[in-house]
Amino acid sequence: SKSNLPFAKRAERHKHPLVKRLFSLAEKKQSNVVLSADLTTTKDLLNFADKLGPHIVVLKTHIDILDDFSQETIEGLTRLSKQHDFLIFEDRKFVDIGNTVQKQYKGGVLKIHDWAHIVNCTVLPGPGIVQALEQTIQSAGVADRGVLILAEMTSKGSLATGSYTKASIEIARQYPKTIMGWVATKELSQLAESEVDEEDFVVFTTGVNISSKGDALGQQYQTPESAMAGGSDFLIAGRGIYAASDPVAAVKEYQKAGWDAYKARVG
Ligand code: BMP
Repeated sequence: SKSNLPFAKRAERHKHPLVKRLFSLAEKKQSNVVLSADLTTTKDLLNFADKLGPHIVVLKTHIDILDDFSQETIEGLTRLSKQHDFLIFEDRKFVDIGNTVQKQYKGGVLKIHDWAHIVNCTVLPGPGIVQALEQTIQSAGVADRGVLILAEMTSKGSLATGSYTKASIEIARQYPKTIMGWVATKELSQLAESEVDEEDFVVFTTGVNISSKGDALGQQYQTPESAMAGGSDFLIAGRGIYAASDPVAAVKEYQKAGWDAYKARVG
């Protein structure tokens, strides 16, 4: 299966320019770590992005949790993303009719499309949500934008299962120019019948933590090893890294665990 192929090979054969870049970046930095940078001030966010940037391939934001969001936040993130060569993923989880989602993606105070390489959405509203995001991306004429579908969730009692998850895969297959892959606890391609031989959707896995099993609000963790064994490609970790007593040592530990597991898988 595609998950046994090296990232370099997947970069070479992929048609999505941002997926190509992601795989090449991972090979270059020897990292498949996505930092979930859930900091609430611009200073902290930029500080962590600067210190941990060399060890990650993607920095995931929740831009609406910042107390002091301003143009400075975005300028800083963009500068650091170029300096340390990582992509920015705004974990916005769009869920609405297409017309509203386009306004949320392009406009408002956040202007997410201007600065986030990657965004995600749920398919709860049906395929029109992806069509709307695709239209915004295509009319802007930029090559380095992409979307992930939230196919599963890590929280206890999640309803993003079964037919919802299967529909996520089917809808992803309808929009290969825009959809890079999905956020899930494991590889899911086998859930829906494959239509394309060369299909290669990227699997991002949240809820990754080396030293904890979960939190008091229903979060459930797995280790880097179990995520990689399940077919994940990129490991998303937040508190496991930024809340560690030594975040730089922690990010290196996640980087090594993820990369060793990747190497073992591709042989
Ligand atoms: P942490 O590693 O600190 O638990 O953070 C997990 C991050 O991933 C949070 O930003 C959360 O919003 C996100 N996330 C998740 O935990 N589970 C999901 O199913 C989807 C998410 O986006």
